[in-house]
Amino acid sequence: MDHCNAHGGTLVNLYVEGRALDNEKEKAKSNRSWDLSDKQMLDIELLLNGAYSPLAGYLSEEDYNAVVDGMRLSDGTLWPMPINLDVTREFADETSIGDEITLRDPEGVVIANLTVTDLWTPDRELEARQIFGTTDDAHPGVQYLLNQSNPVYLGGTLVGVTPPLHYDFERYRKSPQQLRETFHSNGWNNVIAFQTRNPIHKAHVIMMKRLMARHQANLVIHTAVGKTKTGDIDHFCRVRCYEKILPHFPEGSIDISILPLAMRFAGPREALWQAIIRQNYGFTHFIVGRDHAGPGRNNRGGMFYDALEAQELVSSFQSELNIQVLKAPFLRYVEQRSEFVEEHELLSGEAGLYISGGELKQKLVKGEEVPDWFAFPEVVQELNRTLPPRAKQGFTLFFTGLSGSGKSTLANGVMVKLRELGGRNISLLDGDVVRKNLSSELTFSKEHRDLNIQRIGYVASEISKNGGIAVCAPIAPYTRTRRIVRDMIEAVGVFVEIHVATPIEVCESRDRKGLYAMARAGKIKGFTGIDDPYEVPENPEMSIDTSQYSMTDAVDQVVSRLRELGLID
Ligand code: PPS
Repeated sequence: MDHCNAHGGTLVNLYVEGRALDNEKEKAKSNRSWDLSDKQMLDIELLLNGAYSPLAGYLSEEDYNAVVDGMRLSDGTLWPMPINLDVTREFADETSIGDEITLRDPEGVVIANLTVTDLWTPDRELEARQIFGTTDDAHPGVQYLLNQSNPVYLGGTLVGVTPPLHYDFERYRKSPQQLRETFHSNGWNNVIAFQTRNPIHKAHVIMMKRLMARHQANLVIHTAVGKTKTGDIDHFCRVRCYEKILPHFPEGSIDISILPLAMRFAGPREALWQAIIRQNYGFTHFIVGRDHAGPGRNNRGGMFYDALEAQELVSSFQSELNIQVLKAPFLRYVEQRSEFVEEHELLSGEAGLYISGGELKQKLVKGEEVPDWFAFPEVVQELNRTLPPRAKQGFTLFFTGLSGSGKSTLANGVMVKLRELGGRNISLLDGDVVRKNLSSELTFSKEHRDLNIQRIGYVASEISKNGGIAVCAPIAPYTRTRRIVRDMIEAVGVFVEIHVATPIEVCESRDRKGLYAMARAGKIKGFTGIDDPYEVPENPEMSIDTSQYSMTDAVDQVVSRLRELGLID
């Protein structure tokens, strides 16, 4: 299907202009509003600009079920990913079919008006099994779906009012219509989309050049810059890296474009979805890589998807697609020949070299040299600017445990030791201190404890993001909330969870504040460990029972663990 230079197909555009636009703005003044989350902002941008054509809004319940079950809308159109507006139960309780709701960005700008056609509570576990093939929440898509998305889905038609605003890399942000027009004005008949959420190295460049030559095509690095995976290199750095590789291609043969996509990491299904999106942008060819859109390894060290599963699934739908699927060859470097070869071209006895994204990151954070055969020095230089060695990165030290377990003493001791070592900015967010300064109006109800911990997580993430060390010492009794905080921190730095596992009997016998006695006497209700649960962390970076060691030893153990993790020199 090398002739497939049709540049897309019918494109949906949900924005209105002139009188119709004034009308929608007027309606927004009296409609109820929903504030879109970061992920919802990404989805709505692609719904409104036609990247999700043929969708003209959020899926109806019937379409959602058909998509989840069989990767098709109820009319049979190929569409493998559910796209719905997830809302809280409280919001849903006040919403009825036929209502108009105004969708706003986090600053309150009107993005679109939604007319609700469907409202239901989906079976999100079933959705996880169908879309991701697992309910293991080590999978980032599953984790988001089961722990962070809202429980009620809305379906309905959308009218676009204001395109989401972006201030970064405007020169690379093109809607499907604009990108189609660019291809047309450039006279690019065959255009390959290269999807990536990682930096590009020499093997990628060789692979792209080979495919460009084979298909007489131009190429666009069409990079996903929305919600990617925890630990991914941020898009600011990546785009600067892509700019560095352009001179390695013939002038005018290649371009960069940004796709504000909330990746789900659904592997094969996602690859098919991404192919349809690229078709909408007017691409004629789409490269599907090994383990395309896969999230890496599960908790047992295995892969979530087989390496070739995505290529096979997307290829099996080739006859229904108006974009040609190109399977990315897996290139390895042969030192003796000083060249990259495909796996099947390796001669017997030849070892092909390869460095995975994870290994590269390790090298960068350990300050090790990246070999010349693998990466362009100018790209490595750019990566080093963003990814300093681990011992210079920000991190959060999160002590969790019962009242009286020794969290605060330990946290203070560790903080003082780190100060003694010097060279770092450290902030202490102790439970009591936070309660006084940041959360003075909060009680100890589940809802308020969650809010308290999320506030701590937010402040700690800001500190870590800017290269500092945040030492936190709240009780933080609930697993789910600790997980949310971990995700917030890991998006910007390193999270070290330390369970201060002092047994409750010891904590109670210490009873420094007399709170256990009051809780036993029923004078305090909902006291952690007495009549409110403490959910023990399952996989903390460290666990320590302060009744077994002197405080000096306990502090030394934590400091050693930080050294072991490479966080301090
Ligand atoms: S939480 O659950 O993480 O929000 O709790 P946190 O903010 O860390 O608690 C700070 C201190 O509040 C005292 N306190 C209670 N703890 C548990 N349950 C109840 N109901 C309660 N009421 C007051 C307690 O002394 C906590 O301090 P630490 O340093 O842990 O002893």
